[in-house]
Amino acid sequence: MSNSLGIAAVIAVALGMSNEPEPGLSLTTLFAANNGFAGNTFDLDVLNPQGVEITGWDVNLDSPNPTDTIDIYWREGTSVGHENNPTGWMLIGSDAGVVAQGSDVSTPVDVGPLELLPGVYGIYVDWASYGAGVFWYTNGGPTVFANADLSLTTNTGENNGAFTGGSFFPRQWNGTIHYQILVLDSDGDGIPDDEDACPNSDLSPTIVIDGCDSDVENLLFADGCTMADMIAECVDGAVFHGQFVSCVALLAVQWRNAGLINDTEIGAIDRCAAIPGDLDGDGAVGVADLVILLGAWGPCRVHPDTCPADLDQDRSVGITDLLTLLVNWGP
Ligand SMILES: [Ca+2]
Ligand SMILES: [Ca+2]
Ligand SMILES: [Ca+2]
Ligand SMILES: [Ca+2]
Repeated sequence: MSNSLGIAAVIAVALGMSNEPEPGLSLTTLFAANNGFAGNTFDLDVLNPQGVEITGWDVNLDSPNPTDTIDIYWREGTSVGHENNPTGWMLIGSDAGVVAQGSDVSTPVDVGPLELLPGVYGIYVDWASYGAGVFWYTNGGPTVFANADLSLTTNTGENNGAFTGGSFFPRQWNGTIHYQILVLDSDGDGIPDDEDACPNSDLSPTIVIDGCDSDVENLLFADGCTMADMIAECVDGAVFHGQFVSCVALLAVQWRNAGLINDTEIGAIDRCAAIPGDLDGDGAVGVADLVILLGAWGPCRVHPDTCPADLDQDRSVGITDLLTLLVNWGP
């Protein structure tokens, strides 16, 4: 087995084919402080069915320090009742270079990214370098601040020392959440659906046609389609099996010409695509094929290359091979 699929996906990403950020979006609560201490908890309900990626935050911070440290935690489910218990909380990140902008002004905090699927999450914003100054918030609540993607419900103000100080309820976090909508990649090939010409790719490691494994690596192209996807399109476009065989043969030659496969691999793909019993390769099973099979009747001298009529590969051409040919009789 090889990792060609992965390599091809990486190439696609390197070519800029994947995951261009959506325009920046944000949700702001309020910047109208009348109280403060060292942090806040609140709940975030992700409404957008695709989920969101949080890319950054703003807080309301007054501090004489040249830089401050803000830690932000998240947990699955509500923050309510978990304000003073670290169990279940996970640190999203810590920004030790926060430059306080003063009261009722946005102070950027570089913590993220955090991908969140639809659901409710608890958030804890902690001014870890608590000291001189104030981490501002507003009395009252719980208050809901929402847009089409996110619904934020305020919860508590927090004393210093994450999960160890007192909680004050109700308090409204002052801040902004910067985010973008998560880009769906339904087939997981690294190319988002909106750029993926085959959003539900067959990502089998090798090209398998109707149960026949060619052992040829199933490469992923930059448009998001794999070799197996292109062969599947040949099925859709063919009325007779012969048309399918021709379509696959053409693809195989194109891939060979592009340096993706060699002549041996062309043969392996063509063999898998062929109708069992089409010994002359004209895309149908008929009298000419029957003549070839009867002419090869008996034990194979060298198996299997000189014995194409040995359809069940038991090293001889016999009744089972004849029956297979007859079952597939026709175009
Ligand atoms: Ca995809
Ligand atoms: Ca795809
Ligand atoms: Ca034939
Ligand atoms: Ca046989």
